Amino acid sequence: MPKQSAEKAFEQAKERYADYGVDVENAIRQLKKVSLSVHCWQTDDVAGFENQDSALHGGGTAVTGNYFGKARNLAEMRADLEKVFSLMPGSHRLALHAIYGDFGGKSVDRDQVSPEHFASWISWAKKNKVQLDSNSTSFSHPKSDDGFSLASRDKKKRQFWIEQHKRSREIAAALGQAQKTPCIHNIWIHDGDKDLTADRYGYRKILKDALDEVFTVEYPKDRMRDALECKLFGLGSEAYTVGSHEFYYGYALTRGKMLCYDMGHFHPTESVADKISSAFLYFEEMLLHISRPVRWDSDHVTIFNDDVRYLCEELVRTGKWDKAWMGLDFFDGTMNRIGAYTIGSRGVLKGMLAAFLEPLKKLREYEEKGNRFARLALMEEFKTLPLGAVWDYYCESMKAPVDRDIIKNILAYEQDVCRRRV
Ligand code: RNT
Ligand code: ZN
Repeated sequence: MPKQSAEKAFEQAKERYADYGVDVENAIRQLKKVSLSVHCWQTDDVAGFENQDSALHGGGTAVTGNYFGKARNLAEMRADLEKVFSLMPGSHRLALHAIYGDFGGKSVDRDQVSPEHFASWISWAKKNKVQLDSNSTSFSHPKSDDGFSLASRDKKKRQFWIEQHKRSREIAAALGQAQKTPCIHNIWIHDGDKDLTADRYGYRKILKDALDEVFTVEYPKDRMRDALECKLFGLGSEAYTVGSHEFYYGYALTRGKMLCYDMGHFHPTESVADKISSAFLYFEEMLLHISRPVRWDSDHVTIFNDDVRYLCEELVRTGKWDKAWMGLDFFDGTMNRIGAYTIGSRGVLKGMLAAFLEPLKKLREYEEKGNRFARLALMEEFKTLPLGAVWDYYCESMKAPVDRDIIKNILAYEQDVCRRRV
């Protein structure tokens, strides 16, 4: 669309929203502040750079697909991420995992990783004006392929994983010190059992004590903050997951930690959007893993669907959206991976834009009066308002491509860069 007609469409959209008392310019100002934490692990199908047999195995996570062009080393991963960030309007973050250190081709085990392995990430982040987050990694490792890490009954193994988590937090503190915002450190472990478990309490007690040991080292809140990610079940832990929602809710609440809500980690009919308003009563902040479960925790590419819409609406409706650290978490090896990021990240930004444009005052007036019909009708009416015109304008003003240029843009990168990776 020529620039002039795009601006005309935007002006018309502004008027339409203004009819409902919605200030589009204000919504755009808010959207500019939304900073998504892009997960690095879609670039390489969660393989990492540990110089071991790095195929993802076990651990409740699985990547399907073998689309060509995945990142095989740090340089390729960084090139891909730079491309991804250039396609996202706004300024955003990057979430690393302990397996993505700059190990210089050496094998460095998980209990040996340290801040020096992340020094080149710090320089990269500075250069690219990206803030970093991080995660400990306990999956895909011979010492946890029996299904247990921090909750292992084997003291030696447990100590190994405690050490990994301590080091991973130390790395997070170093990343946080080098940047303007804290590094959010997330812990997800796959610990659990495939079948009926006779001592559920016992493993949970072990995990509680192990975490307490991990957290004996305290870091200033402006450097790093901890989040804990629960899960209902995983591959190989269908009957029992040690780190359940109740487990971490209690743990985080009593220890001043954050919860990480992954959209794929609950029963399919449970909605993370609904949980936010409860959690914000008790927790100041939270981490989100915005994903798209299809029938189970399949980690499909996030799209602008109802789940994302409701999540974003709830974030805005609670008035606490800026207290949620918004991370992405999906991995799909069946399609162009840069394309996957672009769909996912822009889908969430659209969700936030739609939420900022919601006529909340009017909806709440109807609600207070008990007019359920009018409340629902207005929600429906809003779905077909010209959100796309506002989104296009936002992308253009932020020097990011508009949606209709995305396919061409990604296919050109695929041709020039991904195709050469053979
Ligand atoms: C797994 C969790 C976890 C991982 C990443 C790689 O079910 O969602 O967040 O996806 O840490
Ligand atoms: Zn997750």
